Amino acid sequence: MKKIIFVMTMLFVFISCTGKGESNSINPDDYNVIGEVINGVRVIDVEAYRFGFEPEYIVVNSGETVKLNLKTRDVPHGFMVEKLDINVSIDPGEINTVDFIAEKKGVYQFWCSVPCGSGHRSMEGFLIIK
Ligand SMILES: [Cu+2]
Repeated sequence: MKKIIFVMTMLFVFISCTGKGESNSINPDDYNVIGEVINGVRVIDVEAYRFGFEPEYIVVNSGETVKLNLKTRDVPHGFMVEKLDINVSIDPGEINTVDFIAEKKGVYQFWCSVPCGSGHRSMEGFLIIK
């Protein structure tokens, strides 16, 4: 019995510690797909700034090929979707692109991977694959 309680407690601690943000409370049905489809590729412009991303919710359909055009409004930032193995830098004066296939439905948190100041840790958003 003690063992079960221990396991349950550890499970609870583990669940409450995994991930930051509120991805569990996001219902993909509440969001519309954004960007435009050009030659079969969904193209979405994303702008990073101190301290956030515009748009904060990147919404695509599952099965689509997606291209993100990443820009920064100010200092160098990064764009990281850990669960999809995406991590690119966003450099001033450049457009850095990310290409991927939105394979699995879900809500994937992304965040800035380049320390950029006091609000860096709150620089996040969600990639929603419907
Ligand atoms: Cu940043």
